[in-house]
Amino acid sequence: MLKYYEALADQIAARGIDLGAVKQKLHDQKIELPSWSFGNAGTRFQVFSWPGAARDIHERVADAAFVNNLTGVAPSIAIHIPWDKTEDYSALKQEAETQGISIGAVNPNWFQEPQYKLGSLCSPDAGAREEAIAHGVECIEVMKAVDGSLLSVWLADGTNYAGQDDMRSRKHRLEHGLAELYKEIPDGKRMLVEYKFFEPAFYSTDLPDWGTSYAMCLKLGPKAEVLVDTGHHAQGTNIAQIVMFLLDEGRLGGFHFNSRKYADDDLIVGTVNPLELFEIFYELVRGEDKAANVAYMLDQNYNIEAKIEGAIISVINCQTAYAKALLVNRAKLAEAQAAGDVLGAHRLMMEAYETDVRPLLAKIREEKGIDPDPLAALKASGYEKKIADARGSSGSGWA
Ligand code: LRH
Ligand code: MN
Repeated sequence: MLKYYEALADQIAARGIDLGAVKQKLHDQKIELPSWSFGNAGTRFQVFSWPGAARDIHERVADAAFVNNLTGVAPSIAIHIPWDKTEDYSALKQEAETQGISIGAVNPNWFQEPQYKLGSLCSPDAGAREEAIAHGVECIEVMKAVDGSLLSVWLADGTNYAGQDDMRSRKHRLEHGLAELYKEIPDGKRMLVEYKFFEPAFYSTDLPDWGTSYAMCLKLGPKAEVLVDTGHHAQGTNIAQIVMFLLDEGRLGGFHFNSRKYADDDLIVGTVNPLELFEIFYELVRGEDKAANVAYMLDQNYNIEAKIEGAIISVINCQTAYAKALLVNRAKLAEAQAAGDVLGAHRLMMEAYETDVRPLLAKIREEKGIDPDPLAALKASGYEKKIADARGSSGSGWA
């Protein structure tokens, strides 16, 4: 791909795009990997074991560090508690840093304990609510110990039948529970509030959409921001518009990137609807004045496919969407938009989207001193066979 770089560079310059600025942004791109994507995963129907699947946080950190070595833009790993529980979190921080990555977002787990059957922070049972708050505070302590900056909150809370519980009371419990956690968030750190329109609850979900999450964040305070999981919207939702709104309001905290065709499918980002991912990244480019602290995280599972290769393809798909978004000639676009030139404006977006940016990304990797083709580097590394031989197929999964 590198041999096509010069031709692409000329094309980009001819469009009046500052290639140097584009390359700098691509050099600085960061995608955080979820620890839970390196273990065996599946659906409620089956969890398939994969040779070499990571069995504990140490192997998950090693896999994430390997993906960072081959991509150069994945310098941190998100952890999930208790899946990644360990005795010494500052030792875990060291262990990650010696491999060139850091521990990023800390995700509490309020959906796998029996006491959370009717909810956690929103449960009608006061004991369950207290335990949920205690678990949240425990995870804030983990965040401090790993010197992380984000507490990433997702609640499975909801109801399955009309009348099962009083939704207004659940809203009040949610506000109280989140406020109890918010006051424990140190200055300089943030609480991201993730929403999801259904599952595992199938009548009401207490944090169902961006508006509810945004309203909660406004009530909580400036350290609370909205987390957009790209798999958590009703069919037909314009996620790019939600991103625009939250960015403009200064309340877009971060993303859980993945793809979905039907529900929360957690497939590889950019595989089902690459245009949608481009549109989302374009709003981030358009709103870059407000995007400095946006956390770009993957939240996926590789149920039937290779996990390391899946992670590398995911990172490449995020680089690709960002590179294409950076190639929109925004000055010309603003002119066409102001002139009401509907198709002229649209064609300027599609011109960028239809650009083959692979030579540009290869160049970025060459400049980073890594193989311009990470997937070829993966095959040449023998890493997948090495971990398969060392770990076998019994890797623990989240399910
Ligand atoms: C819920 C979710 C949440 C995680 C979990 C692994 O669907 O997106 O972000 O805690 O997946
Ligand atoms: Mn998520």
